[in-house]
Amino acid sequence: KGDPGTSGTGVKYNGDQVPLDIYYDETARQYSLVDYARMASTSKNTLHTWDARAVDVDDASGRWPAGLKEFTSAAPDYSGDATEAGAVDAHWAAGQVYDYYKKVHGRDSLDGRGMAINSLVGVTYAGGPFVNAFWDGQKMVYGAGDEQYKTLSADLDVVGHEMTHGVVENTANLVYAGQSGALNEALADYFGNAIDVTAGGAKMDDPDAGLIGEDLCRSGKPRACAFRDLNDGRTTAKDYLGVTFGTDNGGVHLNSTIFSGALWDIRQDLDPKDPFLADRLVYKALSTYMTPLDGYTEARNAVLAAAKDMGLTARQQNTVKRSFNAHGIVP
Ligand code: ASN
Ligand code: ZN
Repeated sequence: KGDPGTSGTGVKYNGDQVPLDIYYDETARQYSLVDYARMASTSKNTLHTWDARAVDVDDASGRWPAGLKEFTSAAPDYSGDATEAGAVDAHWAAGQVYDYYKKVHGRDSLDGRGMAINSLVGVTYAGGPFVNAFWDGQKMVYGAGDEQYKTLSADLDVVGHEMTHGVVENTANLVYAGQSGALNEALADYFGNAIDVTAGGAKMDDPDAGLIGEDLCRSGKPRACAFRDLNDGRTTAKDYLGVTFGTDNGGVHLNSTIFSGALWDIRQDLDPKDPFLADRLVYKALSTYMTPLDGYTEARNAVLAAAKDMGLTARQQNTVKRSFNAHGIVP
């Protein structure tokens, strides 16, 4: 462990206890949610989880709110307020997402160069509930939730989704509008769910593994209250909703499952024994072949180019083609 980092624990919103990498301030005699361990051997940057319960979303988006502090604790065990606000979940999950990109893709943080990772938790909307989360170009911002939804960092697929926006911005940089925006969303959902299966206890063969945000439901049925379902049956490009920019940036969330559905099928079918093969394929397509204004067809071509590059067998390349065809994404 890199000095001055130390080890602690935290209770997640779902009650599970997890190890946390934290920091001990000898002068203040308290711990805080700063992870010195993960990037110790590379950039020496750190992962921080900030108490933003007094912050409204407008003041968190695209700027750094005044007076923020990392979540502190007198003991190295985080629970209570830190659990309620989603601080434990955000800090733990940011570490899991960092580890996934490092171990599976050899990528050091969101920019690939060890950038610091900052998560703001407990954010409100006009003083009331904020039921969303986003990447603002620099950091992750998580709403406090409401009576229907838990604090937004409490599902690893949501954290994986938001952090993947940071990866996309630093690779293909898909423009967040229309079809390229739907691809940006599809990649965020794909990796969000892949990370949830890798480190969050979701099971690949469970149809609910295709849901985004299902762990946030306080009482609603997962399928009804999840934000999206990669197996939602909006299977083909003829389900594409042509909407103006004023609606969801031209349907970036409305049209994402057409592509993410194909990617999720690929993850299920390409090599059931090694789902990381599909992850490496999609990552290679994203980081080497996709470009900012790509649509579905270009993105299909990017995945197939990556498949050739990686030396996938003819049979495997056919699996990829079949998945795209089934979703109406054709050359
Ligand atoms: N949760 C949403 C997302 O990351 C927020 C947004 O619309 N950007 O896609
Ligand atoms: Zn998104």
